This record gives sequence, C-alpha cells and structure tokens, in this order.
Amino acid sequence: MALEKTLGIIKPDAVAKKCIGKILAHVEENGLYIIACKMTHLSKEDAEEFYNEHVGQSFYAPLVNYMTSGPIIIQVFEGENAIKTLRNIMGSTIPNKADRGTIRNLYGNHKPVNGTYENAIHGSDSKESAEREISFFFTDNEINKWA
Ligand code: IDP
Ligand code: MG
Repeated sequence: MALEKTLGIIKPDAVAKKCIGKILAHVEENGLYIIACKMTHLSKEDAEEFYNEHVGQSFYAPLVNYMTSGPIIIQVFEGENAIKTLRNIMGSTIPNKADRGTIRNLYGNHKPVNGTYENAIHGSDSKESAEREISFFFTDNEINKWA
C-alpha cells in the first residue's frame, strides 16, 4: 500500500445537476481525503492542453466543448492507493456500461451528448498522469497536509 495523491474533476454536467456534494461524499466514504479543492471554468486553451493526449481523436473537440460548457470542481485527493481507488469508484468511461453503484453509472449521462460521454468525473489514470495533472491546476502551497 502506498500513500498517493490523485487529481479529480467534477465535470460540468455533474456540477449543473447539483451532484457535487454526493460525489465528494462518495469519494470521502471510500477513504480518500480532500487536500485541495477549487471551482473554476476552464478556458478552451486549458481544456485542450489538459486533454492533449487525445489530440487527433474524433471525440477531442466534443470533449473540449463539454469540459468548457460550465464550471467544474477540481480536487486533489490523498489516501492509500488513491489513484486506483478513485478509478475503481468512478467506474469505466461510458456511464451506461460502468458498474452499478459507481460514480459514473450513478451520476453520468447514460446517453452520449454532442459526440462525448458526459460522465460526471475525471480521475488520473497513473502516477505520471496524477503528477502532471495536479501541477497543471495547483501550486505546491495550495495543497494541504494531513497530520
Ligand atoms: P477516462 O476519463 O475514463 O480516463 P479517456 O479515454 O481518458 O477516459 O477520455 C477522456 C474523456 O473523453 C472521457 O472521460 C469521456 O468524457 C470522453 N471520451 C472518451 N472516449 C470517448 C469516445 O469514444 N466517445 C466520446 N467521448 C469519449
Ligand atoms: Mg483518461
């Protein structure tokens, strides 16, 4: 077991549906601590850069439109195996295929919208992604420490 940090984003669809509290409670109840949190509205440039691994995919432009369609809540979560823990409780990318009881299955949109899956939450997929994504949004002194 390893104490890890990971980046989570409550996406615009879930913010608009007033699911912020339920999603954060779900993550906390699964053992992770929130050690940084902010609300922002991504610029097109920031969304394009954040998702640059998907340049060239057919869903890239729809994804950028989706992620800039409204405010989001960005968190750093910390806990034992935080990266895998968050990915497990999020569920897989497509909400209607994600396991029942996962965040994406519970709060995501079960139909694709404008070429993308509105799936409520983002979570870093590896240690390298977590490091890149945390430093994309937070400076070191915005990240809190638990005793
Ligand atoms: P992940 O969020 O589960 O890690 P990624 O493959 O990194 O999935 O894709 C980033 C986001 O792009 C997804 O969460 C989803 O919103 C959207 N997306 C991914 N694949 C597709 C697709 O095939 N069609 C439409 N949207 C997609
Ligand atoms: Mg991903």
